[in-house]
Amino acid sequence: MFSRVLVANRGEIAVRVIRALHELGVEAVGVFSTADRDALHVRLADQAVCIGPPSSAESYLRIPNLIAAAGTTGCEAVHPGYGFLSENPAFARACSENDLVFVGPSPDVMERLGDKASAKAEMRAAGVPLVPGTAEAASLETIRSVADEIGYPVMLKATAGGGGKGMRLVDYPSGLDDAFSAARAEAEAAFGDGSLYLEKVVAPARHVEIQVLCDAQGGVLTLGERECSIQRRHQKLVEESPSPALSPETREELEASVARACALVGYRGAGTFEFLLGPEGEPYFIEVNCRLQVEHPVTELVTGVDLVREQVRIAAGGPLALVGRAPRHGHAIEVRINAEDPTRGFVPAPGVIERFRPPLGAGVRVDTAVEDGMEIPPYYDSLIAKVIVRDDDRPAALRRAVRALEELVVDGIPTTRGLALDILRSDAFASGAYSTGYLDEMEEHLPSLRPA
Ligand code: MV4
Repeated sequence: MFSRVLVANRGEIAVRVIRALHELGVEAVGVFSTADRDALHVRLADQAVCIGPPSSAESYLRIPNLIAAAGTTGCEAVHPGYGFLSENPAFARACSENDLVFVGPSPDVMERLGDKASAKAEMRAAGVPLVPGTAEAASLETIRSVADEIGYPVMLKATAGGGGKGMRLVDYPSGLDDAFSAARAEAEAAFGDGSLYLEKVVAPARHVEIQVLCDAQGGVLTLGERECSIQRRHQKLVEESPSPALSPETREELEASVARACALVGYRGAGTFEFLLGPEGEPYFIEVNCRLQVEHPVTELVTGVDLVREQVRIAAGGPLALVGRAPRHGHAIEVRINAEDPTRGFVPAPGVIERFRPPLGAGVRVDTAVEDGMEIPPYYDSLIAKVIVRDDDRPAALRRAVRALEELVVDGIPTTRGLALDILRSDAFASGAYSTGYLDEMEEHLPSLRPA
């Protein structure tokens, strides 16, 4: 096991990783920008290094600064958390070149699966069900002929994209040329790679993702799914496990196909394989995330597996304690609390949190770095807390989630707490029969979205 690990992140996930390291008896080295000097993760770390000014580009995304911080403090490994450099092969490579273990898959696996088109090719080889479309990045002419073949509506996606960036929905043939130009320009600007691929639109769709852990000895543990259909502009708001839409047969089909894919590509560490469920519940693979995800606590609560602890153990060469299908019990729901104003189109609403009272009590977990009186800086993402609950079944978990959110107090800035309560209290969510279009369809039914 390592004796000292650099946590190359900030906010709630830095706190989460530091806690896991301390429970493993490992020292944690934090990093911070000048805007995060007084942040909780800096105080919880055994030591911390200032890596630059507030802007992410000059701090949390600056590879040389992170490598230097790890080197000067004698770290043996680097945990990237999520976001920032967590899926950046160049960072993973820089760690290896400086004798630092990167807690995650190898750079070449990250590259192969990070390219959405090549990820689909790997999945096809593993027998994973795919959305009809082009096999890889394609020209406008190829896309046009495949679109005519599979039928509209279709979706253009960036091979270097993910999480919905560089995506365009095309309803009719007449819209294809403009959509292609716009998507290519956006992908070029965002990722330096304008290549696009085509998929038939799956609608109405449910968005479920399978969690997996792979050790260096070929051990694979699949840990069930998380349903993430409640999203707004590809920002997830509510996640749950198990998914109300997944049959036991489809669940096993997906977990088995993910396990095959991991063995085929030589995956290592924690990974999440995203699928869509079509109107008949039929599954289609869409993308892989080669990192720990924001919503990982949902899986931790139903399986009892500490995913961050397992990530560190695997990176240190240890075997998984369990392989195959992780046992799971009960139902968990996560709600994200963002410093955004839902009545003003979810604009980020940084500022001073005058009072923060997290919910407590049986089956409630709050992952946050927020403290009374702290200022939420405008430089980073708007997530300020995750409220995660677990109970014996979905109705009980839903009641507990509403109770916990009613107890939560965040004074001083607008947040998505009210919207989350509206969603949890809605008939559509309570019935479990909702799709990725939920928020758009429900806009007029959710009081918290109406302008003040
Ligand atoms: C799709 C889709 C429907 N059909 N692909 C891709 C990125 C992921 N975060 C969401 N993605 C989707 N890909 C095909 N062929 C539906 C989604 C999707 C979604 C799309 C738009 C708005 C919200 C969404 C929420 C979940 C899934």
